[in-house]
Amino acid sequence: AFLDNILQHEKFREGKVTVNFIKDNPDLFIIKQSRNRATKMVKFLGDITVNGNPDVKEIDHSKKFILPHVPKFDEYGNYPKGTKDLLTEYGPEKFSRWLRHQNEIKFTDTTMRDAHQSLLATRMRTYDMMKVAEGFAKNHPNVFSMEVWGGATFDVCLRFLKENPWERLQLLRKAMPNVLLQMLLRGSNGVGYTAYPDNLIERFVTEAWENGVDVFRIFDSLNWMESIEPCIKYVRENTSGLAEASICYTGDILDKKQTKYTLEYYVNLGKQMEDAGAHILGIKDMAGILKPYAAEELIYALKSRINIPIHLHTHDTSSIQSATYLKAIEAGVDVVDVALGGLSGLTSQPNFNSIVEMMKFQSRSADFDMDKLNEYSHYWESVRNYYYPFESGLKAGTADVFKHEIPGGQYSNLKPQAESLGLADRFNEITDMYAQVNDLFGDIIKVTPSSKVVGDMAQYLVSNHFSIEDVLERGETMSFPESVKSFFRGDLGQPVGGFPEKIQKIILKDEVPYTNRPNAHMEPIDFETEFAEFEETFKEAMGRKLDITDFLSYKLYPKIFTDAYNHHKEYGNVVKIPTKNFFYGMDPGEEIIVEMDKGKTLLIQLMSVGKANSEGLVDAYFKVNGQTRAVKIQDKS
Ligand code: 3PY
Ligand code: ZN
Repeated sequence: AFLDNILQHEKFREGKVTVNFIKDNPDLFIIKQSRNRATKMVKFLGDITVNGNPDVKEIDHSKKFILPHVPKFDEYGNYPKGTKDLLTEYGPEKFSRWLRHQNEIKFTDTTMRDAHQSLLATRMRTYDMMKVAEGFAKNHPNVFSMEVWGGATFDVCLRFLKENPWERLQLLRKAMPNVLLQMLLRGSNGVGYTAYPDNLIERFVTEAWENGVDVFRIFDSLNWMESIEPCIKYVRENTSGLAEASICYTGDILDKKQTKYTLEYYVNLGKQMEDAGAHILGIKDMAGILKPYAAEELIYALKSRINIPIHLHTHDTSSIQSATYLKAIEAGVDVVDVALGGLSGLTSQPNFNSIVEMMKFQSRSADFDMDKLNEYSHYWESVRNYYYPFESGLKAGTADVFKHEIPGGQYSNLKPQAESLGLADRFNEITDMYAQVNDLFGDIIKVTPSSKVVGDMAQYLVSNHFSIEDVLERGETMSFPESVKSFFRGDLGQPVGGFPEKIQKIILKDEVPYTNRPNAHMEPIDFETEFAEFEETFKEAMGRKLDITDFLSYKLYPKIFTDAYNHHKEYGNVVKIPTKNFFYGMDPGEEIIVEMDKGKTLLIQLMSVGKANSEGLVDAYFKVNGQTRAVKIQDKS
């Protein structure tokens, strides 16, 4: 950029260059691109200050933030050897055998994915993760994996945080090169809510690996092997990563009345996953209803019949799930999912720090520096304050979850959703209806996206004052939510035991459902042609060349990608903006430091914000590295 400045300098072009040219023309040092970036950034900060962040519905002006303390680590030291190094050395098959023969209990840290997805509506920003990523990988290299990607994070990154999810992955990979990075993949639904063409999912897996994912936790929202199997194949054939096929757990295997989701059912499914080539078997207890004694039986049975390591995931909605982990660990589970204290509990995962303590002085104990681990919990506890608008308001564990079986991530979302529909005072009616809808649908597995179908139906019925009897008696006259119709059509695949025919007829009316893979109905993507069109449409690149990862984002979420792209064009990359200012703007006089690139910082001060003129324009004055910048902001109020 500096050279550019010289070449484009007026005096240079006029041939008036003397020996003192650089010394005499300090403006050469003002690099145009960063000027642009800085201007866009103050425009963004000004806009948020004047109009607020559209994602923050209500600001609590009395809220005081505590500056999060970043635990110390050796910035110049090497990364200690971790699981990623081991995977590189062994390859996936040998790594899987190695894991199975470990006595020490292993931990996946979900703080940067499921924990905030389930507590803070997935809003955690890359900024807060990057502050501690390198330190965590250096201080705790014996963590099994870091779950950092996939699930709802992809969508929320683009839709609300205006971040590029691929950039998040790349940054985390760079900061944590020694430990395994893990993602959650919804089988044929990828990181979306419906099926996509197979070759799109295949390319997505390849690019996820290329950009940093090592462990692919693959599930299907109906436990349908036909959706899981192709993904196992993509991971095995296109990457050197680990395919962790996952059983979604529902019901209660200890309940003698249970005829569908029995121990035998789970063991058979686990066996099919092993036979399909999974390196690890995941048990995904998305609602947190795998009770301690059931976990003991399930893990014993799986350990005796299956030869790959077992990885257990749960949510602590009921608040008894650490007992489940204890029983599972005693029964031989290999890895459990936990979240750092400050972001653990309730709809999130059990507490990492406390589970490590629980195992101390036991034969399967894991070696963590507790003081250091606790410092990270404190860090997240302070960071969490910035995200208060996204807290679900849940205060205590609930045994209702064993009845309604709502997944952790959905449960914390359902309350704000109910509020936005004006149903805040009927929340318990909704959760109750959720259970009834599940029965009506034939007792299905409920996890994204099938859980959304049940949730949509429950909200539809409650808000219209309909009962299940009403549906059965006069369902032909009702117009059901689109997601419900799509589910009964077969768009999410086939549920265990098939669809109940009567209700399927009521929902679909004259439409004919199908039973093969939804992806079979989709045209494969012609990458060459479509990518060229994509490049043409979005050619005003965002300070870099658009690549295949952008194209994948676009194909998964066309409208949301386009919005994020336009946001980027107007405001630049907002990923480096401190979280407080991203959500709440700046106070007059406030000074912040934004690290644009390593060692290149902007010192931004908000000097003053004026009043809107007759056209609704507000003048905001900033100082950027000592130089005054004025921006005009449209007051949208
Ligand atoms: C997701 O699909 O995002 C989930 O976390 C399901 O539990
Ligand atoms: Zn989960």
